[in-house]
Amino acid sequence: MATSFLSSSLCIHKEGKSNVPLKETNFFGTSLSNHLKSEFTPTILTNKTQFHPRKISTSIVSTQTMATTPTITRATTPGKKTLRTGSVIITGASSGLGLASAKALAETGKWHVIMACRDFLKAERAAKSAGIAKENYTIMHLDLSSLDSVKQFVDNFRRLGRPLDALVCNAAVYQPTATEPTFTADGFELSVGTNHLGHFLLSRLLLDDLKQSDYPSKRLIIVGSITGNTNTLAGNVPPKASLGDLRGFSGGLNGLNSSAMIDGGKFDGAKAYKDSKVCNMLTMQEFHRRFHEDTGITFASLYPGCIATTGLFREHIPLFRLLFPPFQKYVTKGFVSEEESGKRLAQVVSDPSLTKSGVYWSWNKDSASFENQLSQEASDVEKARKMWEISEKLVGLA
Ligand code: LMG
Ligand code: NDP
Ligand code: PMR
Repeated sequence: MATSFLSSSLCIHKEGKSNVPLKETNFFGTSLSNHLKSEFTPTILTNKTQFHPRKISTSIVSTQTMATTPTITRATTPGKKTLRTGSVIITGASSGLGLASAKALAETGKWHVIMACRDFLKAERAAKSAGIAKENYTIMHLDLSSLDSVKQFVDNFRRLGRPLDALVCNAAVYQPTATEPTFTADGFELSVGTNHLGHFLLSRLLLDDLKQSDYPSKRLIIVGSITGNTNTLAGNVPPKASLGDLRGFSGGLNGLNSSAMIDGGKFDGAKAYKDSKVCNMLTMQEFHRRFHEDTGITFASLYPGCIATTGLFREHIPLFRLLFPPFQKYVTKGFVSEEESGKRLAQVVSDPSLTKSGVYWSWNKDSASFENQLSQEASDVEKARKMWEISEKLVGLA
């Protein structure tokens, strides 16, 4: 039986370099100019109160995990004000970007990572082979293609008694070769159902937990992509993302009495994925408009670069998987390694200079972050509102 470990590590807020965001993009979705770097002078962050777990009544985290009482510690270096270990949930942390960012955050010693994964053993193996120290992570079961599983995860997380300081909605499925739609447990087309609706419910439920956190910078991060943005070359590779008037979405994406596609059109797996990324980016902005001012939570999205080697392309044809990495490396130059992408996402979670809310982050060729511009559709305020309201109905929140 697999066991998860809970603990925390000492954490002293250290000085570090960070990037100053620039508003400058080109058609390729990257900055045109070299990026300025500035020295970051940290604000000293203090927490006077000791953390008290809400409830630690059971050791059951999921059918496959066991939890022990977490010890939330603070560094006690004389003369230095300290920050407790942050607690971050990352969905889909069993591979690719999610795993790399879990590793990057865990290695700072400032974060305990809750790896929210559908395959416990895969996640355990992945964490081990990535060399993440066992006291720095906890694996919890989450299947985003089931709303019940999302609710169960939230309950289990609350039982852990850990605070929630950051949530990263990272998991995704991509079905580029599917000719017929498949569906989630609740009957939604799989890509939008998993990538968007599962995360929508998760983040709506966990918003309360984020609000309760006493961490100085609380963040909700949703991974977006260049391919959902039609203001870039990559976003113009067919099939292009488009939500249309959301008629399929309001019909429930069930492929029975409504289309399985958001815009009501014929099923296309690659388009469904890109549409789901548009929903992710719209969701982040709608969260920002509705909740940033009152809660102080930072809501952000990002395009981490083209991580052409991840499991995301597992269902693509073998020739594509063979040619895609060199194509991105040598032709588009948009390629980024899993390790580098993990550092980028970790930056968005914890860099003290990236606290601005409502931002879609990207990186230029020197790996410096900048505020990128979303396509017209991905920044359409009215569409975001409508998409939010339909999502609430579909996941049972309205
Ligand atoms: C489609 O497949 C599906 O059909 C569709 O249903 C949907 O799922 C969609 O968006 C998802 O995918 C698309 C894919 C399938 O075809 C492409 O669009 C091409 C993919 C791009 C990646 C491969 C490009 C190959 C370039 C070779 C680069 C090698 C790099 C070495 C560089 C060294 C230089 C110093 O099809 C395939 O995956 C098969 C691709 C077969 C490509 C055959 C080779 C074509 C050669 C022409 C390449 C031109 C590239 C640009 C050249 C620039 C020159 C500088
Ligand atoms: P991977 O396939 O490596 O990672 C996706 C993760 O999502 C896996 O851990 C997978 O679990 C998990 N997952 C899939 N379905 C579910 C589910 N139903 N419940 C819980 N977890 C699930 O791909 P990437 O690392 O590339 O993708 C991560 C994010 O990055 C995605 O949001 C993607 O859209 C985004 N992105 C990726 C880019 C790229 O070039 N790769 C570019 C831009 C954005 P399992 O391991 O069990 O399969
Ligand atoms: Mg794309 C110009 C740069 C560029 C970038 C940064 C990407 C990123 N792509 C670019 C260009 C092109 N791509 C061009 C010119 C082509 C035609 C040859 C092309 C093709 C292509 C395909 C078939 N690209 C793809 C696919 C996929 O199946 C991937 C996809 O759409 O997944 C949804 C993909 C991607 N290209 C990217 C990125 C980041 C992806 C995948 C991941 C994602 O958006 O999540």
